[in-house]
Amino acid sequence: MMTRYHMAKEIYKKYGIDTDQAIEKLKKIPVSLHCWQGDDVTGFDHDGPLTGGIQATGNYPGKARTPEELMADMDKAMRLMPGAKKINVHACYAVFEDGEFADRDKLESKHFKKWVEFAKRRGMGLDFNPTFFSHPKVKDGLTLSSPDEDIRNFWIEHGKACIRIANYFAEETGIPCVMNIWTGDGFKDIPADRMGPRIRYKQSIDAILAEPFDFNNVKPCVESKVFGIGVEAYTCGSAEFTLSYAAANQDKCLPLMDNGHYHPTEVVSDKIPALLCFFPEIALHVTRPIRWDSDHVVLLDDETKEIAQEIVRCNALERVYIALDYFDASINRVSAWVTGYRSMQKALLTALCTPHDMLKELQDSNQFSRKMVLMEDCKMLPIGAVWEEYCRQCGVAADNYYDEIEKYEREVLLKRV
Ligand code: RNT
Ligand code: ZN
Repeated sequence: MMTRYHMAKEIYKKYGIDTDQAIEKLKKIPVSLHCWQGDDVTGFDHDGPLTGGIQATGNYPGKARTPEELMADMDKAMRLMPGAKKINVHACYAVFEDGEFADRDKLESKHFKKWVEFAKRRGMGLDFNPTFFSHPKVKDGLTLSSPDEDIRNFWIEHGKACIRIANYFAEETGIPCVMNIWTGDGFKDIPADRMGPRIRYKQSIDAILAEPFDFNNVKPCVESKVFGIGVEAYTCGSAEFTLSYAAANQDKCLPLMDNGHYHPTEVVSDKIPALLCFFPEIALHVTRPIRWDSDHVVLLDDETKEIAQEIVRCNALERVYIALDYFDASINRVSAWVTGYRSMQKALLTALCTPHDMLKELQDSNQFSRKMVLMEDCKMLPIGAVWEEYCRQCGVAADNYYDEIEKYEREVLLKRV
């Protein structure tokens, strides 16, 4: 009997697409799963609120309060995700044992041993982020760009400590570690000096990246942002600043684009091929902004699909580091992880099952009407059947996974009071 998948496979064949090959490729594309979706970007090294221009809204019950709970929730989520993963850890998720504590400038590899064990046991790599927010040493909203030298030095030391930890992650897992620098540095109102803070920011990043590391192992990135809550008028790490920084330091730094960090009509999908003309490698934070950088759960929407299309079209699966970055505290947090991850994978699968060569040929021969028709036809191809087969091969349900999560919510999450 012909299964739904076999029928779909025949249809795709007409477009020159081998769906078996697409499935095999997708299995190997790692998407980095952000630990901070599990506890609303809180972490384990402080009691204060989330600050730094970002905000998680909602108070859905059951959030993880300890490393054990967070890792258990991640595990639950990952069992519902087909495909390859990396774990993305923030420095504020250091795991201190036996009442010990280290401030951000004094963090060491041993504080992340639990994460290394967690990742290694699951055969996954780790990515890392210094945490330049939610801390008393954020002075007047500034860290690496502060006019106060002591403040700057504290955060530089934090950055250097994070390079060493990122290196430890790479050495332990054997997989390169993407280490992303993002700060909320900026001003609420019109600055009197825009360049001064940026010069200091630049010098501070220089100082962090002066810490020795092997660029094959550690991939430092600089993430831009157009504005944040309380920093509406100006950010130090604007798009032009970070892109120029990365371009001028290609031997030790990558640009990172978060699709919530641009003006609302700008799209990261268009920026990917632009950057790939100049950078050997780039990094992404995939999120879903609604009207602002709201960090809603990633869905299979047009821009997510287009981001995946560009990565595949540019033949850049090996050159683009894909990470998720959202935090929704208003819904089941485990479900949020799963839905966002699966959306990214569905987008990648759709892109892998698109006849790019045919479409490019139509563009290059100026056959734009035919190109339009083919692009629209592609939208009706039976991708759902390919997704089902992919999930089946990965041993994961293709749909309706919420029953599992609801059970976990009842048995585990709601007992956290
Ligand atoms: C904030 C940035 C940044 C953070 C994480 C937690 O707007 O997107 O990447 O979301 O570092
Ligand atoms: Zn981000």
